[in-house]
Amino acid sequence: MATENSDSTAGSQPVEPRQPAPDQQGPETVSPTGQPTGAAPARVAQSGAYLTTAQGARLYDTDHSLKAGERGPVLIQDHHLREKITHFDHERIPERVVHARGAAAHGVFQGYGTAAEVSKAAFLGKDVETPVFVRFSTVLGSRGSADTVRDTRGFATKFYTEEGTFDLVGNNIPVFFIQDAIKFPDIIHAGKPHPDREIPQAQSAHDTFWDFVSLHTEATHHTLWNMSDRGIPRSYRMMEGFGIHTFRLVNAAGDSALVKFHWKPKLGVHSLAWEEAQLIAGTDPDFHRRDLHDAIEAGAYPQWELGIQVFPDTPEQTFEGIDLLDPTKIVPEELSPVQPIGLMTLTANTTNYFAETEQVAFHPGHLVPGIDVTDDPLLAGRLFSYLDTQISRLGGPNFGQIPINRAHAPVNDMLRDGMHQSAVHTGVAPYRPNSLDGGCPFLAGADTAAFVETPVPLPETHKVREAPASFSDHFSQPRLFWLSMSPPEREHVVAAYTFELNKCRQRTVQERTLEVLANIDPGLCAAVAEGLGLPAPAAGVPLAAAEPSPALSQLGETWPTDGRVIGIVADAAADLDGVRRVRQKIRDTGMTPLVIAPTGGTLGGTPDGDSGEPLPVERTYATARSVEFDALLFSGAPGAAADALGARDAKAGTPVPQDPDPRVLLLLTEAYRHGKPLGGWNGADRLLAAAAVDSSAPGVALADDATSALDAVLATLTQHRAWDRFPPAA
Ligand code: HDE
Repeated sequence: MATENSDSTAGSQPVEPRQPAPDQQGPETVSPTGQPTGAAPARVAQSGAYLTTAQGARLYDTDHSLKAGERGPVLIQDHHLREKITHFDHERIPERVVHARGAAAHGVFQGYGTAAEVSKAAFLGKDVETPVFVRFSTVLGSRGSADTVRDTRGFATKFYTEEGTFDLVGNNIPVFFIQDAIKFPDIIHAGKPHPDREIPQAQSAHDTFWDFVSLHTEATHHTLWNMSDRGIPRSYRMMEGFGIHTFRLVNAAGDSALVKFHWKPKLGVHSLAWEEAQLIAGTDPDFHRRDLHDAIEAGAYPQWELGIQVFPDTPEQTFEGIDLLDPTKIVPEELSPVQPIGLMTLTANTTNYFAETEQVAFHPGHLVPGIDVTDDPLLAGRLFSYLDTQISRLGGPNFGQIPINRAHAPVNDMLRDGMHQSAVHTGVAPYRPNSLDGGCPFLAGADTAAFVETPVPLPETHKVREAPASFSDHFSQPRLFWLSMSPPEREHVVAAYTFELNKCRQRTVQERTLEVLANIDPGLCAAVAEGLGLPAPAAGVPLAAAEPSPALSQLGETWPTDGRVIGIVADAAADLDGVRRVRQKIRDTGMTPLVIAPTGGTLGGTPDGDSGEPLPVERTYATARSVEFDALLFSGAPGAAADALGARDAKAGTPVPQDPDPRVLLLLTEAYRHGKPLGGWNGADRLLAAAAVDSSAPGVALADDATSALDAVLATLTQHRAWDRFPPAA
């Protein structure tokens, strides 16, 4: 019989984290609004009551070095000092060369059983539940950079299946900049900060990026997606995910099919407005990380449906003329619908960022029986790269033993020794064939769930450094995407190109990019050229006759509003009962209400005024910024220093209307500019007038009472924004 590693650290079993002693539990977990969530208290330490050295000796002092007298020299024999400082000196590991900044969560994947016709993978079976760990990321920025920069987002999922670990290492954009892995260092060197001064951080808005993508026009499609609203997601919870490459699935009968993987978020695909994204990068660089964490903590578990587009596995590997091995091409959903095969729910935050989010190691070659790769040349390079990178990042070849990377399937390998080996392997014969360990371990076959590569026939060929002719079509699909977007989405694209190119100092780079844009669409090119103050060139290639794909637009549907954040602006003169009502209703519908008031503390509940329950103030005028909220409600027109002056005036019986507080005006005007739903009652018309906001504009509601104002806001929020507020693109 095959022997399993007896040591649990060898990967045979998932290991429960050590439980803290009762006196080391953290305070009760609370939601962003300060409500107890009922979740287990946060762990504040590893285990045990006493502080010890790494060798377990109890310590009586960790605040003073051992010295020869109070004012004397520090003694080298102080082991605790040396151990503490030495360990600290080595706390950092190299950040990922790309996707350095990320946030992650645990969850579960439940198969629908609908993939059985195309794949024998056990975890896709009906109602099979598989633990997952998902890491979202930006690509270009360093580990400490801001979340809301314009960039592609990583969407990497580790399925701990009973047949071994499957990693689906995808992005939120369905195509890639390059068609061959050998160009990866080129695109990344171009996108990363300039090597002389290491600026700008986490940005594509600089000369080297645009220099490269304007010369290397296979990047045109991905770049257009980056310049679209997809480059600035509202939340990780509201992003699609794509496997990008075509994969090969194999069913129980051995028949193969080609597929593309899609993650579809239950909350819909939504984005920030560019100005919003920029403001957030300053006011809350952790915006996406916080959003994911808070939603899970509040029980608003994000969900995605996993789906596949299925194509016949023909020798040409094309579908409707689209080359399936070209990672710069999509297959429109109208030509091949996405068929749902399972549901993923993220249910738990990480316990330790370093141990889990930082140390997790994904690899597109982590496959299970029923899922195989194709000859996409980009994928081929990735199959080499991801193992290689972990060796320097995680310090050696044994990173698979790190708890977050351990398979949940039994592991019985013959890999031995090496840096950071933590397994105590038994037996004397880690080789095959052997007789000394009874011939163990034995080999499995396809009938005993072995991973067997699909025996794909290869054409007779010769060695070349060339790409197929179809790979040289760089413009028809960008045009398809452009034509599929709605007017406000196109306007955002024009603004994004204009912004980024105006950040470039080299005129030649701007001019060359305009030539690329002319090949996508003359209108796009002319609008960007105007913003740059340059002439618009004519197209250099015939414009493709692309059929728009409505599935590529983010507009036109309504979506659940779960987990959205609604700010309620109020002061002592507000209709506090109305505020209480809408606050409760917002909570009851799975969203987060945040009361914004002139000062911290509470509103109302005073003997001489409002006698209801005191309302906790979650944000003050000084700490609130419009970008934190998906929608805003205004109870009245809060005046400058309204609390102090308003109360005094009210007592004197001579209420004097104040000019609205400039910070409230800023909240309102920014939210208006960003197309956010706005609702007001109780005299909020004065505020709108002071802000020169048209009360009849789309998504603005002045109502008689709080509940009607909220209802109107929610109706717009189901479409994410009041899109009609954005002028159409030229
Ligand atoms: Fe990656 N990529 N990549 N990539 N990639 C990495 O692996 C690489 C590509 C993607 O949250 C690195 O562990 C090459 C496409 C994600 O830990 C590295 C090429 C797609 C993540 C690497 C690509 C991705 C990475 C850096 C061109 C979408 C983050 C650290 C052939 C399908 C995973 C690491 C996480 C990370 C190499 C192209 C997605 C260096 C050579 C295409 C989501 O191995």
